[in-house]
Amino acid sequence: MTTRTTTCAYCGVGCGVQAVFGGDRLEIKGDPEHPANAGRLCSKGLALGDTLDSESRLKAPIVDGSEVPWPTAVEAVASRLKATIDEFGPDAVAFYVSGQLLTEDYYVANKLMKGFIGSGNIDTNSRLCMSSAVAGHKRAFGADIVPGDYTDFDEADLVVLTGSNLAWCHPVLFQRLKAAKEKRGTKIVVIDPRRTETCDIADLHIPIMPGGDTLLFGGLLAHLDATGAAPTAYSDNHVDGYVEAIEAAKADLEKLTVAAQERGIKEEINAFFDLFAKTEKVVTLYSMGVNQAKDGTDRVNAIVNCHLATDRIGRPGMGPFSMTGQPNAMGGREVGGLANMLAAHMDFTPEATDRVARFWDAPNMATKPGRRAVDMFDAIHDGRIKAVWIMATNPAVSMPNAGKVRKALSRCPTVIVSDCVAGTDTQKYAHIRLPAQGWSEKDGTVTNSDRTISRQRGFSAPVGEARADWQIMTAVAQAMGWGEAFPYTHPVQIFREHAALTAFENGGSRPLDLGAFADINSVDYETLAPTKWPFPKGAEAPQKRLFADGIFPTPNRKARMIAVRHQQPVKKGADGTLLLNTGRYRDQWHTMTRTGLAHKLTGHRAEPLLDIHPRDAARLAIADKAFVSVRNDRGSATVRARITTDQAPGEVFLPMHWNDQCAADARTGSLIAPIVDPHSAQPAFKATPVRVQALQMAWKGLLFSRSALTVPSEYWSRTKLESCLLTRLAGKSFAQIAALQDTLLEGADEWLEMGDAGTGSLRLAFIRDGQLDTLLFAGEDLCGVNIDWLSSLFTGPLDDRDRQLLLAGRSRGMQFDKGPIVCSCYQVGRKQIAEAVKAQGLCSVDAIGRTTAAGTGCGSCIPELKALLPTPKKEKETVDAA
Ligand SMILES: Nc1nc2c(c(=O)[nH]1)N[C@H]1C(S)=C(S)[C@@H](COP(=O)(O)OP(=O)(O)OC[C@H]3O[C@@H](n4cnc5c(=O)[nH]c(N)nc54)[C@H](O)[C@@H]3O)O[C@H]1N2
Ligand SMILES: Nc1nc2c(c(=O)[nH]1)N[C@H]1C(S)=C(S)[C@@H](COP(=O)(O)OP(=O)(O)OC[C@H]3O[C@@H](n4cnc5c(=O)[nH]c(N)nc54)[C@H](O)[C@@H]3O)O[C@H]1N2
Ligand code: SF4
Ligand SMILES: [Mo]
Repeated sequence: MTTRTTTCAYCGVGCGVQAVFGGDRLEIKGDPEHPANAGRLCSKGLALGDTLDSESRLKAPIVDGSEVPWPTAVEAVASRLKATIDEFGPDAVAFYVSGQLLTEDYYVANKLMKGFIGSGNIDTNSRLCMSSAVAGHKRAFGADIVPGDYTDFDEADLVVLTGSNLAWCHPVLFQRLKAAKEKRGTKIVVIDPRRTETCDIADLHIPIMPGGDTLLFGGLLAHLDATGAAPTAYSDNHVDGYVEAIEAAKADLEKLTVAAQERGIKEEINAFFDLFAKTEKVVTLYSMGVNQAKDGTDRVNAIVNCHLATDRIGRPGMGPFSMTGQPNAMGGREVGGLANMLAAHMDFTPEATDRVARFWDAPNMATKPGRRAVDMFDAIHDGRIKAVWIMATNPAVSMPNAGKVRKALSRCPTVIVSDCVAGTDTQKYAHIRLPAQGWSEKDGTVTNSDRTISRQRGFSAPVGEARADWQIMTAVAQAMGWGEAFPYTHPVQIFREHAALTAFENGGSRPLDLGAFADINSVDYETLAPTKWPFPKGAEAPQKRLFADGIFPTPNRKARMIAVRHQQPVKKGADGTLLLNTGRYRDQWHTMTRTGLAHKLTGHRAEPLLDIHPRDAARLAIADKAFVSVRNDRGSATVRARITTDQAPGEVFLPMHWNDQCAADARTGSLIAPIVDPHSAQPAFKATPVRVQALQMAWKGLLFSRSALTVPSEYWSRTKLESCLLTRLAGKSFAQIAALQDTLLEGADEWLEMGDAGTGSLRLAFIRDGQLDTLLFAGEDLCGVNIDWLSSLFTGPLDDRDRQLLLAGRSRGMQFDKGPIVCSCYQVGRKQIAEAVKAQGLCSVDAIGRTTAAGTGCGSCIPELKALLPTPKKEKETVDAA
């Protein structure tokens, strides 16, 4: 067996991974040496090996519907881009890239667009993710810098988590924080309009009013000032704008009092203010609940203000901490992948533009920022951009107003998509599809949330014709006539050049300095251990913590507190609408193109659910698990409801994950208004008015099949099981069952049948060559159908006993229906755990672990296990399998 050390493909925690392989075997383990995770992985990381099936991959370049060899594809891309530039100028071309590219890929994309094509039109999905944090950092510190380090979570006495569901979105950091709490009693405050699994370790949860963050942190600032918690010496010497920021905060105090009263959170707010004021070592971690808002940048500065005012920055155990989402969100920001940044943390100033042009020897240097994501797709829609190259992102699902994005792509004369997976929603609009290497094949670097650069190392041969993204772009740049500037044959050459640019004419003026790597050789690159920046040439070691000396990269070396005022949030409840909040589930990643392939990850939340408060559900006559339509003028979704007091009245929540391959109508992005923050242009994904209505379905169904089948019903959602696909269905008319029966019967040579489509109750099994091929259960009530047993029948030939029991949906044997999966690592289901708790009188998470193994893997499910114990803190609603 061989071991290769690499980095997880998913979140910004940036966990080190060991891939141990040999023959057909592949084992994925946490890297005990990596500073981010010290050997831990979450459910998604542990299932990385299950997402590598070659069936789902895009294997060859496809131009205008035909597979072609690489040289033809490269020529097609180069000539179409060139023709567009020649006719309409460089600004008619755009790249839309991603925080899931490696730094080396990103560097080549940025150089090609900004230095050679000659436009600023390269933007990234980080615009949807981190751009408010970037804008906030630049306003406060003069550069886009996360000053702290993960060790601060081990050393803090108070950790404030705002707009973050850390338990589900950054599970390994959550586990680390939990361990710190157990060890030293760290106090934890969670600020989130809904109650999430993250609240499980919270001493205090403030169910803030949506959009109330500037108000809350403004109130905190005023409190810190009034109670003398702000040391004047620090703010006098190191901070500008103190007085103005305090004045702005005080001006909003009355509003905070009123809003807190209305929301019923006055006491919680007071307790939070006291705790912050009296604790020196405070880390405030923030994520999408802060960034994805029409005032996201102001929210970031409202948080940073409180740390600057009180000297709680630049020292161990304290500081504002922007948690990044994607594995290389930081690397992308470093190379300049945002349209408003130039390169290596430099802006489009005349001086920097000239510097970068000389460094690149660029013939067509862009001199002004390009279009930012929402604006970019608007320009595609209006025909101002005529060619777009989309890499490692799925905007037809993930952009706000995704319906308009689809229309824009369908009108665009040249759409090029590079992806590792075939058949994504975005690829439907592509004229040219390019097969990119996936996680296990690629080599390069990524930067995580705490500025640690880690190597991603490939350990398997590329599937089909797949190439690394940097290779694809290098070939295109060469075909466009810029071969001299794009001579790359190995990622180390690109990394060296990127490092050299960060150090070029730097002289200490830009903290992003990787000068120590400007001459790195291939062997050192190959063995590079996780390393932080800054790491200038000649430095003995990288700098772990920034701003320790109170010196900031602004012209006068002082940080800036920003006077921010609360903005009126989107009114909730106006004209009977509910406010839609969107976000993530524990075991799915974004648009599910990869996590959707791992059967271990589909059991936790098999379907997209609309979380809704019991009061709203009662008013709208919606029962738990009932089907609902969520709509507004832009789009719609048809999902099932989950009634829960985790959600505040008037507010609902939908996951962002389901795409058109996985569900009939559940793309949340189609509902989101394209409202953006004025500074960062980041869209507001967390507050969109929608109407919710109960839907009456005549029948429900379960369809087990070997391949994805087209189904005629209003509702369907598809998940992968170990040996087949399971499509959950519901429809308004029995005629749909009959139609389905007809399609299925075509070409079938042997089948078993029970019931009658006309009465709305039908069970059908198709058998091919002695093996179960397709199985349909349609009816009003499917409770008791044993999904685990039925799916196990797809693994081998059917025996007589199986045939007899098949249509009853239950085995007579010992097989046990696990229920929805709670522990993904060991595939333990809710029913299994509940049974064990009841039968054996288990009363702790440890006892559940000893008996069922649940919770003993990555630990991500521990909050859910607690809720299954005899005296749960809170009643949890369950969603059954059918
Ligand atoms: N499992 C999983 N993990 C992921 C990802 C994934 O797809 N799946 N994606 C990764 C990426 S790219 C990202 S960006 C991160 C995102 O990580 P998070 O930001 O933690 O995740 P979200 O679920 O988008 O939103 C966080 C919380 O913000 C809350 N919120 C909504 N409105 C407000 C508000 O007005 N104020 C406050 N204070 N809170 C509010 C929401 O209720 C939600 O619980 O996760 C990363 N990790
Ligand atoms: N409603 C709602 N929408 C949101 C959000 C939200 O909270 N709510 N959050 C937003 C945020 S924070 C983010 S980050 C975005 C994420 O949104 P997307 O970036 O659209 O999501 P992914 O599914 O990660 O898309 C990545 C694509 O790249 C492919 N891919 C993976 N690795 C590689 C590679 O190495 N090379 C290439 N060429 N392709 C690769 C994958 O197969 C997939 O198709 O969604 C945003 N949209
Ligand atoms: S926390 Fe999970 S998803 Fe994030 S990097 Fe670590 S293993 Fe990967
Ligand atoms: Mo993100």
